[in-house]
Amino acid sequence: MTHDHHGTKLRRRFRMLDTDGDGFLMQGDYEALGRRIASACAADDPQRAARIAAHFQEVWRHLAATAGVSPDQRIAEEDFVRMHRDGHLHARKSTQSKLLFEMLDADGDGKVKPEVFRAYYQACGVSGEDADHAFVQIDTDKKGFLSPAEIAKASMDFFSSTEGTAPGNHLFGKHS
Ligand SMILES: [Ca+2]
Ligand SMILES: [Ca+2]
Repeated sequence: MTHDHHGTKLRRRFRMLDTDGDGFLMQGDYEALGRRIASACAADDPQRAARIAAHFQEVWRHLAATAGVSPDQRIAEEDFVRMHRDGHLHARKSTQSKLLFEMLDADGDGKVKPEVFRAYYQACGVSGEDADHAFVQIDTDKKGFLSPAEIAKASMDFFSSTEGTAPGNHLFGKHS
């Protein structure tokens, strides 16, 4: 039997999102993560910080709606993994990667720099070393910054690819 790369990735993503570590995703997990990321990436820009917080609330509402629960209920790990495997969240992926890019492109110049990428993922609980490793993998043209297309490709690979070697597998930390 081959290694279940897809399931491993999705479980790692789940644990990153489950900020209080109780084994369920709830609104509070997304609020806490949004606050943490806003203060890591937009501490000196209240408008951007507010957009990041709003983004996480929107992502949670969408996830809850897709799972068929109300936003004040919770989602278990197995349900999260199954929803992504079944492709239920597919329509949202391009929007998600655009929002991710906007969060990471701190100065709005159309490029994601390694420092901001590292700050973002450290706020998600990924080590600086793993974040740097991921950056190098995702920077496929090796120009030293990430373009919207590279982020979109990485995001798509992460959530959809069942291949162990896809660069996007590193999007949320080192994939082994
Ligand atoms: Ca939780
Ligand atoms: Ca690049």
